Amino acid sequence: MLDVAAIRNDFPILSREVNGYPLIYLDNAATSQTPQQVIDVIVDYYNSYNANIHRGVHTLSQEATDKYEEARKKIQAHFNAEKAHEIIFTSGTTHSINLVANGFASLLNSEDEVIVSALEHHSNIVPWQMLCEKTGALLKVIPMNEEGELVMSDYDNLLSDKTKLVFVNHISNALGTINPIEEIIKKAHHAGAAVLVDGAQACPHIKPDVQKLDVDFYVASAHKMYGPTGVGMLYGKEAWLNKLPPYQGGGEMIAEVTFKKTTYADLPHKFEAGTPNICGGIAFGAAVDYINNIGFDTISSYENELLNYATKNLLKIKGLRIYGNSKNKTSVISFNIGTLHPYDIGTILDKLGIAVRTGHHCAQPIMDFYKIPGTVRASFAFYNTFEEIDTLVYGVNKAALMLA
Ligand code: 7TS
Repeated sequence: MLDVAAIRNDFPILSREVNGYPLIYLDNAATSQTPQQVIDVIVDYYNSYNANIHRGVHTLSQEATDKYEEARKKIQAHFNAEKAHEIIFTSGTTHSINLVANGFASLLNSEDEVIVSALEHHSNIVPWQMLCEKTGALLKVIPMNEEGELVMSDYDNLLSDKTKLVFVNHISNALGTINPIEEIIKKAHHAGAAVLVDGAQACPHIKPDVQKLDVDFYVASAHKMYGPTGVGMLYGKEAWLNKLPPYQGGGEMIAEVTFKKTTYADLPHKFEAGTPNICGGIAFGAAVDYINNIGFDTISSYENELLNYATKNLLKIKGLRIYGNSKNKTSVISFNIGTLHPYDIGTILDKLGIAVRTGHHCAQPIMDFYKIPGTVRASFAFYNTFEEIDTLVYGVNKAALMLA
């Protein structure tokens, strides 16, 4: 059982007011809030051992280096990567995907094909389109159905010995659908293709085991996992990371530099040019500790209850339609009411202190599929309560009446 009252005390921001009402934060899929335990780690870093890493003999630099590498090991353990150097710190999911897409530019040609899904965030579409423009490779799309699920029989037909890479999200940010990534990975490997899974939305809800999944690349952002912004991770199988060229050149990523020739550092440093987000990496480790202390079974069963309760009660509102009705979904509800504009509903909710996201959620192909400009999206975290959902339902009802 989750002690939600105690958990809420860990998040100072949850006790603030917005527009004279207690904040009800339901935009967790955009970014999650940060517990005091993680904020304390950030403050302690700047108060006690702020220094550049991997280069100083002095005590502060060594302390910072040790904590940063300790955080890498925590993240390795969390994702069950075989080796710590298979975890690359990045600025977030977008950076991680661009790093891999850039690397594949030297491995693909115009005979090759790559496969994306219809359910992706733009950051798992655009870098690959740029890759295809550079290499001439062909981009194919696994279609979706009305429920917001991937049409897996079409996936079978898209795969061939020309397929070099498949990139899909673990969970859709716009609809909450949990994609069958085990099956996607197995089939891709059978065809000889590598797979990148965008775990940005999955990692707050699920603990992925990269070895069990046998995934080639897995990417995530700390700020959706109760950590800070500006830091994230790329897991890559060692053999793949050795095969890909560096993404950025600079300090820290070299073995030796002369004007004739530069050789690159070993993993993970080859992909970590320049001074990284040191404090962010350490705080990411603390966020991983925080969510593991609660436990993913506890998190997912509570969030599922919130999802079911909110779905049932929102659907009582006349004209309200939920987009994304897969049986396998996480605590994200995307909805519209008739032809009311999502932005107007979101603005009225904000006046009541309720934070939701409105718009296309950086997933325009999904909106095009449903022929809508966007949705209102409420996304729940383990610190949300049933009472907050009652207030959301009250607010949405009120907005519908005001805008009718
Ligand atoms: N992939 C998915 C599935 C996402 O949901 C997001 C961000 C990203 C990639 C990009 O992550 P970033 O940390 O690099 O920005 N999704 C959202 C969202 O749904 N609302 O705001 C950001």
